[in-house]
Amino acid sequence: MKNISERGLMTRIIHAGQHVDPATGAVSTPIYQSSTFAFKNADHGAACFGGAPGYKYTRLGNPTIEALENNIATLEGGCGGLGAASGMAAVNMVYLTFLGQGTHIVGHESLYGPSRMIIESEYPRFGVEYSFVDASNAENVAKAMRDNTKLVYIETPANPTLALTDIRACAEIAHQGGALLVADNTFASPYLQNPLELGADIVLHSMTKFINGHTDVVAGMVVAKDPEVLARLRKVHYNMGGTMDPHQAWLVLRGVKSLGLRMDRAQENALKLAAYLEKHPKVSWVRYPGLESHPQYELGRKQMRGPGAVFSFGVKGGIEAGKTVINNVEIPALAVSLGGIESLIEHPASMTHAGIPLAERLEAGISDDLVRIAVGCETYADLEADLTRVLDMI
Ligand code: LCS
Repeated sequence: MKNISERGLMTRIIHAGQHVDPATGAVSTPIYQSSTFAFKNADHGAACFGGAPGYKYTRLGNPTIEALENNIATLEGGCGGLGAASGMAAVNMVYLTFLGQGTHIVGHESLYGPSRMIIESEYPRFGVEYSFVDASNAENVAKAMRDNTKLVYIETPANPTLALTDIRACAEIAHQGGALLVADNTFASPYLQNPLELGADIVLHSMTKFINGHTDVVAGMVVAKDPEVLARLRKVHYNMGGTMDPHQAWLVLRGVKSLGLRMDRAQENALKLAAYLEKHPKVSWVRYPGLESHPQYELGRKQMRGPGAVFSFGVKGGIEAGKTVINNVEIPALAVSLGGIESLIEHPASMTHAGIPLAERLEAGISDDLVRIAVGCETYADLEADLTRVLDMI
């Protein structure tokens, strides 16, 4: 489709990166399930390896994967994307490209557990220094910057505290210090937030979540604003090998088409459920960017097009009462992950964020009583009735 980047968001979601197959007329992007691609002759092969356009080997590029990369890059307003085997492969692609001996990263203290844990437990082996701070106050990021800081790494909204970070302010701080700003946009998805347009240099996704949306694929994506940054990432990614599979890419291409429809519905359910729980006598607190009680409600309205469909809450009676909730709900599955068409509920302190040392976890706001719910697209009345029933059991 011509002028795709000038079209409306829903049109871009459905069509970007995709075209009717010239060979067959197939409307759905074909799955090019081939590990390698034949060259016309020796000179053609040499030219492809020398940088001429053309496919060589699926780890180094594949038409189905490329369709998805172009789709997400268009949605995020980047110059290109790199599909990854998982969200963590995407995170590590960025770390491995820009961190090394004598470099420093400033990260938000509340991140998906492994995105923080791997910096603390593995990267010091390669001489990487780190500071994790409460980036929801950008001054903390400014204070943590060092001469050797190469990356400022944020997740907004953050998993699982739903803390927001001012992307524009952090971009300025990172750039003043000669560092790149990386934003994990998994919770918002490109439907609700575009960090590159707010000054970030790199945006990444666990596409396992809202982008795919059907709880049946693990996948990741990195999008860069600048071609030089993309080229550096590509070189590391292709040789480290955490690339996608064409079938995996095709499933995500199928999932992303309904991103806007799913997100609208899930968000509508989340808004109603969070407001209902906030007033419920058995609920002690609710943290959701869609509620005015969220400390950064105004920032959310400024930098997001909607608050998303994930929130966290605590029930009176702490973790024991929380367990009664998560053990007895019937609609949300008791499972980690989020962003699927079905609701999921989990306990971060003992599950997704269990690997973070206790003091650091508490400091980051991931309290023992925190229950995280990823609201799906079910009938709202059923969700409310389910939560009401289990809260009555406390
Ligand atoms: N970034 C964020 C914000 C995430 O929530 C996750 C996974 C990842 C990166 C890693 O992506 P993956 O490799 O799993 O595709 N978050 C999970 C969660 O909250 N529960 O289970 C996985």
